[in-house]
Amino acid sequence: MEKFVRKQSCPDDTETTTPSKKLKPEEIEGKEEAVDAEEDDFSDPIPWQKIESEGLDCDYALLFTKHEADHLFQKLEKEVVYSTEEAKVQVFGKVYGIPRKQATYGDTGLIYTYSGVPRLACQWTPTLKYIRDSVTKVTGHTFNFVLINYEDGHDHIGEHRDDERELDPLSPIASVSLGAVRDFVFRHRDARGKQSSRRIEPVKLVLAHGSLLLMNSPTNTFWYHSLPVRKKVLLPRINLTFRRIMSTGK
Ligand SMILES: O=C(O)CCC(=O)C(=O)O
Repeated sequence: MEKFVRKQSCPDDTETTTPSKKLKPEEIEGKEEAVDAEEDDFSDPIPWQKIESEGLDCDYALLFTKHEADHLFQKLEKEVVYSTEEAKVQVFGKVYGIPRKQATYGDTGLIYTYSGVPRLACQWTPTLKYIRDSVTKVTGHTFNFVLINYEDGHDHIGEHRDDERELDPLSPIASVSLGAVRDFVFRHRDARGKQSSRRIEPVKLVLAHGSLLLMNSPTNTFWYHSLPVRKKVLLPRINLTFRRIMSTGK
């Protein structure tokens, strides 16, 4: 099978020591600017919303205030280097261009192969680490990889499942959204298309600026998700899906 390797040009090694304490967004440049914030990780729990259906288990919350989310968006605009060439995916052996900018960051040497495209992780940037650690603090889950999609309203992501073999099946996928608010749709695998064997209502969400959507096991086994086109949405959006990869893909 023909392979398309995404060769992403990574920025210089900007990795710094992971902050061990909660920092304000303006303090994420480096640990030397950190202030002591004597906060208990769970002293101010965020209000989770449970989203469930047959085989679907998600949690949704506003992780960042508007002010924090605005700031993080601006930091990512400066730090993240996106693929410059059009990315390609293979669906049932046919090759398609991906209509959006993408980037992959994570622990050294990690490769994540999806839709037939192996992607090497660039080193975590300070802001990506900060967001990753913020997610870990409120969920208790750790992540070693993030896929970043940069989209406007003309961009979409077709129905797919995040079910690649190198993903830890027991780890949730944590989706952080910054920027434009977008609709997000789940569709059960048995209720897709005209020939579908069952009638199961799709689950439609609206992902807000600063939000976190946790897709827990077994959601990605039974449900496809997509980001539909919304041509009236003119503002950009950055979506970060934090993942746990078990081993490098081959
Ligand atoms: O942009 C989004 O909200 C969805 C991203 C997504 O589907 C993915 O990374 O698998």
